[in-house]
Amino acid sequence: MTQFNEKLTAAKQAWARAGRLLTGKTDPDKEMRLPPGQRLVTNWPVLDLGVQPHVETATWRLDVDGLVENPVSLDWAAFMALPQVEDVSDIHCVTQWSRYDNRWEGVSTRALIDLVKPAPEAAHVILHSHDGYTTNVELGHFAEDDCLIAHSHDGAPLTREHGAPARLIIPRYYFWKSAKWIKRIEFLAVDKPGFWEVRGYHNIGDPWLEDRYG
Ligand SMILES: Nc1nc2c(c(=O)[nH]1)N[C@H]1C(S)=C(S)[C@@H](COP(=O)(O)O)O[C@H]1N2
Ligand SMILES: [Mo]
Repeated sequence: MTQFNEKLTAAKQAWARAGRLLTGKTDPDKEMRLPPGQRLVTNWPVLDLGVQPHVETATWRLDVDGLVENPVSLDWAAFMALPQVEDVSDIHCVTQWSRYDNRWEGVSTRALIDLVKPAPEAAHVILHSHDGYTTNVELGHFAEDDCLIAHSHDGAPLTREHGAPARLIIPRYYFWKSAKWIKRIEFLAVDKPGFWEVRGYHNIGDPWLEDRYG
């Protein structure tokens, strides 16, 4: 994969091993808007692997393939021609910050699923990004009605550091599942842990269960 910052990655792996930030509390019924151990911010921190790829819409493609009836390779115009949705959701990052009321615009994962028609045995999704990052999510979680491939945030196109031109938004799980600089969405029968999941992060990552580490 692309070069990533080994020091930064090793530090986060060590936090995972040490169980950093764990409070031991859960809130399975989501009684609180803020999940256990989280701290509310109003700025928007940037997290990456030390690389922020520059991806042009002119050459951008989104491949959606794997165990699907109708694999597609969308260029920017084809992606923007799909039905557009807006959704407001909260961000919960495993490094403890949460940010409320983010207004996302883009294409719902459900519209993408309708387009490619996953095979009955498809149960997992892997997201592949331009910086070499991958993350895995269960198909059922990927298909939730607040998930989208977003190109805009709070009325403005995504900036490069936040994943331009398009990124996933999977708001019910820690934000490491929301892949930036998306290039490929792959449907699989078996689970395949991604970049952080093989380095000690939880496989599912539900903030209200404090699924920080696996
Ligand atoms: N391609 C890619 N996507 C990624 C990451 C990354 O390093 N590369 N980091 C993840 C992590 S750990 C977090 S917390 C969020 C951060 O998104 P933000 O920088 O827009 O806040 O992106 C996630 N998606
Ligand atoms: Mo993160």
